[in-house]
Amino acid sequence: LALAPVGAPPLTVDGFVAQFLHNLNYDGGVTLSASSTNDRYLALACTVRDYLMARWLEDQRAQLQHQAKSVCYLSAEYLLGRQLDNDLIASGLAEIATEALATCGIDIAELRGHEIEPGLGNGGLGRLAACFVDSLATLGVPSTGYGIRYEYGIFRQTFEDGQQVEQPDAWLALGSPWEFPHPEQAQTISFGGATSTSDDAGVTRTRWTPAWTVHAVPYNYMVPGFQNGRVNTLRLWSAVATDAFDLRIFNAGDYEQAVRAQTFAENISKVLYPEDSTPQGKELRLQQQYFFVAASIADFLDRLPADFDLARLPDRVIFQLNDTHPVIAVPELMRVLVDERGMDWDAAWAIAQQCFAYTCHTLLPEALEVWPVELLGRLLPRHLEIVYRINEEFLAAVRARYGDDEMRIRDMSIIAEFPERSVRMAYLAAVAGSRVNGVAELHSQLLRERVLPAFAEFFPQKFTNVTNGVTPRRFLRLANPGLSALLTEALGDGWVTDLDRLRGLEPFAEDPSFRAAFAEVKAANKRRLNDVLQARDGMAVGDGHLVDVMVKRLHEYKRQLLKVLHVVSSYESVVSGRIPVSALQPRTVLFGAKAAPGYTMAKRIIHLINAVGSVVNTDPRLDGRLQVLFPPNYNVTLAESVIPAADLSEQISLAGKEASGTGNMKFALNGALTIGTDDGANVEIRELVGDDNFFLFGMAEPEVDRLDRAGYRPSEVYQADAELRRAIDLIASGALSGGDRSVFEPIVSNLLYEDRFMVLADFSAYVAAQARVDAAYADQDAWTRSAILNVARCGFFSSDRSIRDYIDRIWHTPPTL
Ligand code: 26Q
Repeated sequence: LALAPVGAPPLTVDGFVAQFLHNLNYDGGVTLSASSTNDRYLALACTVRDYLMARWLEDQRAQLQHQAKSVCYLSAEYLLGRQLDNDLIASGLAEIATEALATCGIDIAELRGHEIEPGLGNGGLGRLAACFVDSLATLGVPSTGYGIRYEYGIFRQTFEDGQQVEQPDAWLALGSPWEFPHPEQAQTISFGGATSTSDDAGVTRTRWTPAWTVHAVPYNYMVPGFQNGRVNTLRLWSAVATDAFDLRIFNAGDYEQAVRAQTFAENISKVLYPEDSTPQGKELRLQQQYFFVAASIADFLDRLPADFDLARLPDRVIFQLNDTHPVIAVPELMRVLVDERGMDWDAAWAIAQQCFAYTCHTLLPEALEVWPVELLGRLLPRHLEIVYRINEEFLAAVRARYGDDEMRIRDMSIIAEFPERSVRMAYLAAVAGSRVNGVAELHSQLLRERVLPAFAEFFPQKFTNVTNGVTPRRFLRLANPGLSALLTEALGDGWVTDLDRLRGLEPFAEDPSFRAAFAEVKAANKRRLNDVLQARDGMAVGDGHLVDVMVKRLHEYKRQLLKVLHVVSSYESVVSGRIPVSALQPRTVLFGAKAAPGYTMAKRIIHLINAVGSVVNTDPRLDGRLQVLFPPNYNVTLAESVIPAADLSEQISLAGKEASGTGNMKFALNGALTIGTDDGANVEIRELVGDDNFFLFGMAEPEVDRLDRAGYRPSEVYQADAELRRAIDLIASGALSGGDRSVFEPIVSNLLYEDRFMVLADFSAYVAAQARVDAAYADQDAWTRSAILNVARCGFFSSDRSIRDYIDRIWHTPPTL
């Protein structure tokens, strides 16, 4: 912080020490000598907070006073990662704090490692939301992130006999110094019951009489911008039983039942659903969605002046819908405007249409959310009526344009009739939103052509692209201090908030001494990764190994199996004597992946990766030249150690299936080269870094489409490719499963007879590309040059640029820094 604001502790080592000891003694209730690591961690966190507090209070006051148009980012997930490191860097306190704690005889690194990260998200979508709130604060955009304070975030993954076992993520167990509950600002959220109508001077009014309510208690989290004196707010809702709820039952005299009812209400924010595709239509999930969205809209409206004219709402707010999860916000806003504020339907609809915008994050049809009408009508009867009316009027407009084309009407209806009558949330979002965006150029194109073609034709002006980005604060400055120092030495420190400046690095790629320094940073990052892996899992990447990394959720479309087949094939070709072990480029293949607990095939693939690892890692014939590491519980914290150490980034989804990817950007920015398909944001990465600095392989989307239409028969590919046959046969033989052929049989038969994501079709191209990788890696200096050019040319992938694109194309909310 450039200036210590009024009320903040003095910006000196002594000032920091005094505040730290004060917090330890007066909040923690312990002396320094008696304090535990947890006590010290909490006191340190509170001290950092104290420095940010005056700014935060000031920004909250200013946002209320100025009433500028602001962004309400509605997301069911925020995969935040550790807060302490981030806030130390954002506040500019890292050095003072380190020195201050040393004065107290404390190693700050131990305290930084003590934090349990808030894992309130599944993967890419949740992490994107976390990057976006960071960029919104750094750019000074008036905004609030709204979401759910899950008591349990994404499960902690362990392996037993190579198979995934899920443990609850008790992230709040040791106390959470970063949150500020405001029970006095709780909202009451209603569910169930029935609607009735009455006549109000010739106007029909609808009344919803709900059956039960819960309280939504907001918890505020600081979101500091990077050293700009700006602190925004993330507001997460927690469910608490209402008195009214218990009282009815208390009065009936059933104490036990009343306490159970309380538990029922509080279940709403209990746990994050660990599925990140193929939604299951679970009632509790819909309760979560409505719970946080209704609370957020009410909260926003409460902050408007009492005399505010709601006709001007679009001048004040844009609700950005992070996928379909918050789309129930559309009928909720209509309900508030029409039923509660007495607005007429048409006026309300005109307003609502300007207040929402929708981001789609998928291409898989089975990932598009639908809610059975039966369920929606039972839980939110008024909202179902509103959805029906929106649909009726929309279909009338479709008819007006195209006539009674019943095929088209069925295609475009927000209500699907088969296999059961249900509400298509993506369609509702496309009809209601002022904009619909995909998350990479290719994705936005496929969204228009394949996912929502009828809507793109009907509303061509709505469709746009905003390519994803990642925050350079966490994923470069914090995760890669070595590279950061090198960049700052070469370019000055402006790159942290202006990532396009990385372009200035291009000439340094030709400087041998810079290349040497860059290579040394990579080597140091591998040593640092080894310290982390050694301490957490007793693992290490091999000395002098190419570090080949595939970290992401486990999904068939992402094709972890393709990577496994490559490993098995390399292994097989050595042990069968077809190639000498000395011909192998030494490699460590590092996987990180969680599978949704109910996704059987994904869990089997995890089992297979671990089985391949146990065989490959212990076979003396490999001479330690091929290793497979699969540290359990990949999360943001581990990512921060893994990504800076990587040489090779695996982005090998079937073309046309990965909406964008964001890990791909993090790796490229940290100087890994990508082996990847023409998919998602890989396309844009390759365009920027150039073909010479990217290992492209496999079918492009139009070829995938053609093969699909022509009829894909994986067993024919298997028959025609000897190398592929040997790899699959080895898995099928039971050699990786102690002779038991049944363990991986479902994987083998799926590959041979179904292979929905065309692993076999791309296998030979993948192996050939990996041979190019080996050849390139043999020339270390040329590799380093390519790595530097990847860093220099990927400034585009800053989430600051994404946010600027959202402002220009969708939000129209100028920064108020
Ligand atoms: C929905 C309903 C019920 C239960 C769960 C869900 C659910 C939860 C999470 C559905 C999807 C998700 C997450 C999706 C996701 O992470 N998508 C990824 O988003 C990234 C950011 O845009 C992209 O980079 C990735 O390509 C995309 O897969």
